[in-house]
Amino acid sequence: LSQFIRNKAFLDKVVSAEEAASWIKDGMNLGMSGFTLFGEPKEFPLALSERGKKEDFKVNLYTGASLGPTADQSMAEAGIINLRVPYQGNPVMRGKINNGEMFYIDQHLSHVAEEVRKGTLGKIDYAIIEAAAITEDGLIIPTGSVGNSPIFVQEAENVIIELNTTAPKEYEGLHDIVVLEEQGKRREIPMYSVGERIGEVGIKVDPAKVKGIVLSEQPDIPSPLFEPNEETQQIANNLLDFFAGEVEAGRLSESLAPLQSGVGSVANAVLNGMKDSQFKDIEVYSEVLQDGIFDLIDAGVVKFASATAFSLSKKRVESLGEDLAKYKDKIVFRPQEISNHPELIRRLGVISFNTPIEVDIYGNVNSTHVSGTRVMNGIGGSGDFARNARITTFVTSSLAKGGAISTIVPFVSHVDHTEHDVDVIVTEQGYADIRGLAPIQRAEKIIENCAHPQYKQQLRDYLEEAKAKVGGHTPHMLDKAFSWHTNLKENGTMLLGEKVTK
Ligand code: 0RQ
Repeated sequence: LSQFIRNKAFLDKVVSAEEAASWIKDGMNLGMSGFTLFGEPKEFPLALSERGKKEDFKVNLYTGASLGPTADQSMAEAGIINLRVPYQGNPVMRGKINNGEMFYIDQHLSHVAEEVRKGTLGKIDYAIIEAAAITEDGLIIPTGSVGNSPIFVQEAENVIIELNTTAPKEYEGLHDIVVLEEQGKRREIPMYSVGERIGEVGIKVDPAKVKGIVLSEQPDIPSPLFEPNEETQQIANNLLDFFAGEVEAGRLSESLAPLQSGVGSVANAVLNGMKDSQFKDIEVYSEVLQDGIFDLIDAGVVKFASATAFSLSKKRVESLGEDLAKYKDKIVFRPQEISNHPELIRRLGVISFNTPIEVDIYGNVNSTHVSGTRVMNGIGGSGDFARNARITTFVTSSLAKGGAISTIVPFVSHVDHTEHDVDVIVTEQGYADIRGLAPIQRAEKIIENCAHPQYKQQLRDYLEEAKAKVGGHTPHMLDKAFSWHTNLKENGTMLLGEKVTK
């Protein structure tokens, strides 16, 4: 054990997960490590969920981003969560939120640390942090994500460390940890290039605050493997065409600008597509690194990647130790307050691409709510990047649910990113560069370049009727703006005048 806990002040703190779970009281606020299933504690939340099946209590759970089956899912199933902040992606938890069985605040990922620091989410009673080691200097070495762990540890009254003895030892040295001063006392963040390190390799903790160390042997949790298909490949090609146009126009070089990519199939396809493209020596300034990043480093396309977490498939989880050793000087993980910080995104001139649920003809984007009501995952970091990126793109298929849904609609049913934040929309049909265009010009371009042929005429009809009957700067018929969504609800399709019979 002393090879993992290298500071004597921590050695006598080892307790069982059940004992640590017994310290939690009804109404407490827990700050847990974890982001896109990486770096989350596993034994502690499982033990807490078991306790929750026998006792009546609820906690508020704050994290970096989405947790997996051992944390978000088990705690949701046990019914022990009152409030969840700031991002989730688990189907069981999603169901409970949408059925009104628990509260959820869908918050910009870069804002969480500020709110914790200001105390608007209440004090953090316990920080529960997965670690690969505790160093001689008493630094907690995180595992596959940093997320909000540093601010949770700093602000918490008590800390529980879940030491994962199966975590690759190569995690040590991957992280660059810095905690910002409170607002009003803060100077600029002294980072002027993607690869610059400005902090320490681990999270500083006062040993007196560490109430217990739980041991775990549970491996990192993989995400599904996203293989490109014909459609995602076409979306990727269209985005790459847009980039090529920017190079031709002299606005970007062949190393583009630091890239942020969302997670999922489209994002992975874009990264894959870059392997055979003209672009090289690219830097990545993102929040999540998926499988594709290792291949791009191998292919010499990406020269450095900064993020806050991994999201990897089973295959990559299995080879992670080797990969980390190999790519150690090419990857850095920072707190999400830094990876998603507006100041840095603006300074570095990041190009962002994220995936929406729907986009409207004027360029407003809904990333979170199906038909404006049922939350899917959350805004995640997409808002941090969309507002501040040098070029903000949203990439999606033009159809969902086998064509019953057009992802290009007259009016989004929930707004996450306003028309003022969006530069380029890309679908498998093409791309619409709406920079420098006024609302009606934008609408024409989005309809002609991005909408699926099945819905194109219906969109043209909406725009023409709105222009003729209502006019204005951004013509809308309020009685018809959501008719596509109501038609979907009533008839199972956004195609007006049609009905889907099951
Ligand atoms: O549902 O699984 O039941 O078939 O949404 O859609 O096409 O598989 O795409 O996995 O990339 O997810 C927006 C949810 C897209 C995600 C969203 C249905 C569709 C399917 C998933 P099924 P796909 P993806 C980085 C940045 C917000 C956060 C963000 C997301 C399911 O990308 O959560 O950008 N983004 N973070 O059928 C009804 C529509 C729909 C629809 C798709 N218009 N109406 N259902 N679906 N469009 C990450 C972090 O910040 C951590």
